[in-house]
Amino acid sequence: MTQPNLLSTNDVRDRFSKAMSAMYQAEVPQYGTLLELVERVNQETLSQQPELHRRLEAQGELARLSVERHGAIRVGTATELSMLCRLFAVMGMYPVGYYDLSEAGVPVHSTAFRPIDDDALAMNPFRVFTSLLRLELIESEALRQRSEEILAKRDIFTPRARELIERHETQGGLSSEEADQFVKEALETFRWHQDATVDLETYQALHDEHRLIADVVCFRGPHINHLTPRTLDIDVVQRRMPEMGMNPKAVIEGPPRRECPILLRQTSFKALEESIHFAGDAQGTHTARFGEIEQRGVALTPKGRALYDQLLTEGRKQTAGLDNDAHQTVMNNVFAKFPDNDEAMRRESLAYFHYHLTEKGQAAKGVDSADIEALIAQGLVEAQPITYEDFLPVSAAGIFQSNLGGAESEAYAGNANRDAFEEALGAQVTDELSLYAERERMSKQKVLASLIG
Ligand code: OOG
Ligand code: NI
Repeated sequence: MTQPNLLSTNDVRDRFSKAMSAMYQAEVPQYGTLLELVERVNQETLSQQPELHRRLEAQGELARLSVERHGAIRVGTATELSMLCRLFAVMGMYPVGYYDLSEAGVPVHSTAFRPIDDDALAMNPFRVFTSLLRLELIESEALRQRSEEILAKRDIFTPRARELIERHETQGGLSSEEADQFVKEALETFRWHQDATVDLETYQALHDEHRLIADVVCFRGPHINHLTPRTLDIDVVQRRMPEMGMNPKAVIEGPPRRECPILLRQTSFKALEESIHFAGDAQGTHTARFGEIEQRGVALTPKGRALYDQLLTEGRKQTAGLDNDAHQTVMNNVFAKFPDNDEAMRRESLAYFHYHLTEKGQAAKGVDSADIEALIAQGLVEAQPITYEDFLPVSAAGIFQSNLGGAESEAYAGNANRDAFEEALGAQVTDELSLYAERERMSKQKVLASLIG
């Protein structure tokens, strides 16, 4: 139990995500413009769709809409990753899911640090997609060694951040004052650096192997490379981005537009070219930071996910080189096979739902049926879609690619290695699907206990 004078980890996360957003807006002014656009589109969508407004409010999602952000970083060593795991724990964020990006030609594997409990998610669902560079996949022995040497010399955490992480671990939390210090110190790890730690030639050599390697190895820290607000209408934001001076990536990743959104749709504005000062006094540029938006829908069961993956693969065979409109049309046709209403998705066990009592259900007692469908039909129970809180490897790869110059390489494929990732992390990653299944199961159990008892 936390002591009374200690802040909850939810509050620490909330303070941190706000400070991170302020820092990123100051660093990347276009991100501020993106936030404005998303806010405007969300307001328009809510006023045009009163039913959506009602549903989000009932699900407690309205309040968290404006705080909804995810970020992404990339680190170079196991030591860095395991310390990050401890840093995120201070904010109630734990590693969920294993993502193998080698399949898509990117030499990293990843997890998402995020809150897990319903209450924590409702208060602030901030998450950070965190990738570990896989030097073992680099062909050139010399470059691999050079990278290891460079990475071994840096410490991406401030001494005070380390102290506060230890304090959190020994006393079970941080006081409000310590939390403010922690936020300030932790933010240093995610800050942008205009100075590279290496000379231009080294940067170039690493960049020629893979742009991502240069991005991870040549700087003092794992700069946050994007932050992502949640939109209620991604198609409108994509269309309006150019009007506001942003250059969107070619297509929206993920499933097509639907009545009942599933999983996650994402798009981004392209990475900015930024000037860098290299060791030895050379000037050059580096592109790393971009802006992204996401629209979230219901979490899918393994059966639903298998259908999604199958349809996505089918769609991708027909969409190469298409513009967004044509791409979405193809996806729409292909996804016609995926039922587009909550009831069908529930009955066919394609998606996860949270069950709760209606007003009538709250008054009822001694009901003799444990059949949830029958209880719904009698108006005693209602089912709400559980929002997907995680990521999609194919979409993530699409986001990586559009910011890495679009070149897809097969060189690293077929190298999933969850054990190695967990060893580097110093912890196990939680299986994301088991979390949704558990939330569904608990809600069912609670409803039945109340109705039958
Ligand atoms: C991470 C890309 C993945 C997402 O939203 O899928 C990601 C990166 O570029 O480091 O953030
Ligand atoms: Ni992202």
